[in-house]
Amino acid sequence: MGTIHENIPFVDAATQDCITDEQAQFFLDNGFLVIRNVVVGEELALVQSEMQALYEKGAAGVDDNHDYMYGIGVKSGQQVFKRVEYVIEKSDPMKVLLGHPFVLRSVEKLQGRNFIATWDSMVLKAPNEGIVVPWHRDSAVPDGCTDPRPIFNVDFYLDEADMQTCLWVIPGSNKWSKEEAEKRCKDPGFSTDDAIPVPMQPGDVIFHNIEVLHGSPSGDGNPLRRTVYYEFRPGEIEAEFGPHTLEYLALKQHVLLDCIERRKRAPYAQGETPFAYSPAGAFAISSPKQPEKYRYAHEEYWRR
Ligand SMILES: O=C(O)CCC(=O)C(=O)O
Ligand SMILES: [Fe+2]
Repeated sequence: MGTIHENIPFVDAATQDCITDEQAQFFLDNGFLVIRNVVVGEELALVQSEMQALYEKGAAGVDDNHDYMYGIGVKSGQQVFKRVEYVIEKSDPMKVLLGHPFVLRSVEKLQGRNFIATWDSMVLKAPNEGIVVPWHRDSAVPDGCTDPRPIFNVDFYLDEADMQTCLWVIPGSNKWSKEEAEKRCKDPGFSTDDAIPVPMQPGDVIFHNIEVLHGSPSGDGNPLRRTVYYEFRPGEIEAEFGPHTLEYLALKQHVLLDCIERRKRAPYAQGETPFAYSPAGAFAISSPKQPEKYRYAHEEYWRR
């Protein structure tokens, strides 16, 4: 057995094509998994520069469609850019990134072949604003759902997150009751006795279950930290419980297929084996359609 620290798997996308059974089990048990070297070389540089442009646009307060979100900076008391939605609509390399075969093979292993790419966002820690992200769950598994497959985010780090600024997680808290989680989230400070830090390098990825408790401290004098969140859900869970309509699921499947095709054409992805998305049954796709758009606003597709 040993402690959680001794048991944390070292997953390196440079030396494997997909997470292993053992690594998948660690993720299911603990609610998080770190994968190193997922985005490298030319792709990393390109994604960083695209998201820098988006950061600058957001920091300048240019808002189309209310996709850019702001909070009050702890240090400056000013409006500080903290999140932007629909990043794949805003950048072609982000579409190509959605087609990443290591990520998609691993998502398929955990969620099954009918998985759906739901959210695509970028979360920011503005430089020197010391914003604390309090303990939280991203959201809850839909009420009444007993399907054990995890709903999770894939967090792509574009900047280093060191011990001072990195994400902390509470291993296994994805299995806690709602009451237990709410109690722990009332923590007014940011206590870490039961938590572990997750330091990251640019290009590394965290899979984090939407129900694992996580957050980050203020990180005094922190540098800019950009993290892209791509969320995935098993199609069967979405189909039965939402929150999106069936129409949305089909539209997003065509977006995903298109992004996989784009990746096949990307010069920097030529050395890899592309992911084959092969949904079945009610999710099967008879003929791929060119997506009309890459931004299907969630609120237009909520179920009644
Ligand atoms: O990047 C971080 O430190 C945490 C951000 C986060 O968990 C969120 O925005 O949901
Ligand atoms: Fe979160």
